[in-house]
Amino acid sequence: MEKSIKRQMIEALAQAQGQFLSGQRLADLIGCSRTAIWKHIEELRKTGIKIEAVRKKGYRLIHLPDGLTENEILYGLETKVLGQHIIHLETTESTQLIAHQEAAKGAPEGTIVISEEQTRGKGRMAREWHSAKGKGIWMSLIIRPVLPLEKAPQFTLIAAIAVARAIEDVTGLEPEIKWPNDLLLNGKKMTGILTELQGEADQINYLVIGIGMNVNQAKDHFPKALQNKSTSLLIETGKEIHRKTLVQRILKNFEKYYAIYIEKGFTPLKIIWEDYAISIGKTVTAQTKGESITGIAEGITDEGVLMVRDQNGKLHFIYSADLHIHL
Ligand code: BT5
Repeated sequence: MEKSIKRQMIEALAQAQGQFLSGQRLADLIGCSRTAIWKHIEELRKTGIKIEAVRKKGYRLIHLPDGLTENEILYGLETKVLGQHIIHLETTESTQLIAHQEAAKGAPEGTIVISEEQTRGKGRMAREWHSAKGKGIWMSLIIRPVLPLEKAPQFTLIAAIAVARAIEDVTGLEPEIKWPNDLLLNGKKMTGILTELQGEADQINYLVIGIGMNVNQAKDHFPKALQNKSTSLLIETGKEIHRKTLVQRILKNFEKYYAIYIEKGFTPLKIIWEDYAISIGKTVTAQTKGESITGIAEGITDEGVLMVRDQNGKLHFIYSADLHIHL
């Protein structure tokens, strides 16, 4: 995708590392007029980016804020496809809804919808996802893998390892993954993933992968009912973490794992996933729509399906469930 003028300008100014770049130099680099440069500088300033302008010297980047707007995420994003098209919203019901609308209109692979706030964030099975304003990452990613429908749940596991690695990279904390879609720190949920699909016949048309990550909430930002079972990176580290850096890392990791998946299938990713998994080898109760199965979680198949052996020795293959781990 061709880079926008604004993005090229931020990159050029950032590369100058605090040195001035003349309007003419910027215009030459980008291939537009000096008037256009001036106009775009004004627009960038309105988004909170601080640029100093000095006559006869030119422009100099002073400060890039840690927001989640398109330009902020794009600057420093090390991906080829994922996140190269960004829809940033101040508030919305659910980024999943917007992502479905955009995907249906033909949004390119890798498009993300990200909102400062969700008023009706969705969990699985119509549950609610609490999305405090400005405190977390509430994001939906559109991808269009050419695959049969039954492969869709694997993408929840791929997203989980991409997020887990991002948390490790940025904070040094090692999250645990609770099959299929929860990431925990100290036994409390800090990220939830929701994979939804649109398909035809036996083929995936597109996937919308929702990632909800608690980043800078203090305990009292959560509703009472969640306070003892959820956590955030701020609670765990005592530090505010830049959401932008996490988003960039998640996208980079996801792109890497997605490429591995397309080339080699799920098996190499399963090994990474197992490293983070807490349920394996433990006694679990899997609550599916129809029944409740208790037994030892033996692992996941090469397709990402959970295997639970009950006390009669029968092996159950669980495609989707809520998992309770017995301690
Ligand atoms: C999930 O569902 O964990 C999937 C959450 C996906 C959220 C993202 S945010 C971006 C995108 N847009 C959306 O509208 N959704 C996606 P599930 O496994 O069903 O867990 C839901 C349960 O987690 C709730 O019933 C609560 O008990 C709990 N919960 C809700 N909000 C939470 C939060 N912020 N942190 C931790 N736990 C929460």
